[in-house]
Amino acid sequence: AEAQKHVHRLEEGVHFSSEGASSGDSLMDLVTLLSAVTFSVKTVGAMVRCLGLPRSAGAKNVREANEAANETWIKSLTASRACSLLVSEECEEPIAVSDPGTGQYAVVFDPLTGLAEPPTQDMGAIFGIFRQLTAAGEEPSLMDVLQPARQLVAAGYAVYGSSTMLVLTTGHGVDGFTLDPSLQEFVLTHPRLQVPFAGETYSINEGYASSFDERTKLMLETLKEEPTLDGAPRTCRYLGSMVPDVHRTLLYGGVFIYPAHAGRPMGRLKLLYEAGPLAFVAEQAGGEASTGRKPILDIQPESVHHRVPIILGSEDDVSLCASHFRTAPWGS
Ligand code: P6P
Repeated sequence: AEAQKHVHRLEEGVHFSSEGASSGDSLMDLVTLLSAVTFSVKTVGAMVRCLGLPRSAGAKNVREANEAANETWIKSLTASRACSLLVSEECEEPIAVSDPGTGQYAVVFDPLTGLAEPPTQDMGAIFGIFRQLTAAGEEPSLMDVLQPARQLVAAGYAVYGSSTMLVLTTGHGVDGFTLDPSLQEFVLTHPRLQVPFAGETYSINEGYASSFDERTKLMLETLKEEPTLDGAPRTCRYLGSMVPDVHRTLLYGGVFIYPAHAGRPMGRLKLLYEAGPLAFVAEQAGGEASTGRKPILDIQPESVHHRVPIILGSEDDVSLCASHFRTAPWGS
């Protein structure tokens, strides 16, 4: 009973709004979906914690771990009977849920991202929840997921690091929860998370610098030369795992950039289940996320695996970086 006092169950901690849900059913469906997400995060988190063990102890390799994580998310979201269409980073095509129950939602997700062999860095998961556009009872279609991220009803990410964190929003601010392993409950540890207006770190893979276009090179020089608002020099932090790189940026300020470059003319990161949901969280937390030309949230997805360049983080830092692209887009 004592331990339970400090536990804010996720549903109590998450701020819902009645206007977001058209009816009691769909609000309950949203709560049910978020419960399926927390179950998936706990389950995959337990698997991730064992990745470094020998195979004799049941450790999985990268392929097996990605498949197991994907299967966990698909099964728990399907079992919720609160959604009718799923898009996973691990699946080429969307998955229509055979018996969607009352579900009027479509869920996009990356079940496990940043996994390297051997597991040397923090990993994560990303999700976004759209309200279905097709009428109830009709077969779901691509239009239910090819929506700009500004239409998201909820979005968030899990970080598998020194602790397991779940950071999410339902469109009314951002809350961060930390898994208490003894209780296996998410505790509200970062209520109303706000991105600092400016920060000291920039996060970009400078290994590609020779293939950056002139504007990106100039942007990088500016980040290196221009001190922060309080006169401090900037420093580079890059894990090569988007979720912890973005998480650090949102908590402490700064900017995460995955630019377009000669090898990747549209960048590497996917709009639907990476850039979009994280941009939604960033804006809800008072930060910004841009392609350099326009907000990520306003990009119309052209396909399920549509890639976009991304500049995400503190308002002041994103604005400084995006200013280099206002006259012409990446790659010009
Ligand atoms: P690069 C991980 O594989 C990932 O998809 C993102 O999580 C990460 O930000 C990016 O790739 C790293 O890519 O080209 O810098 O190794």
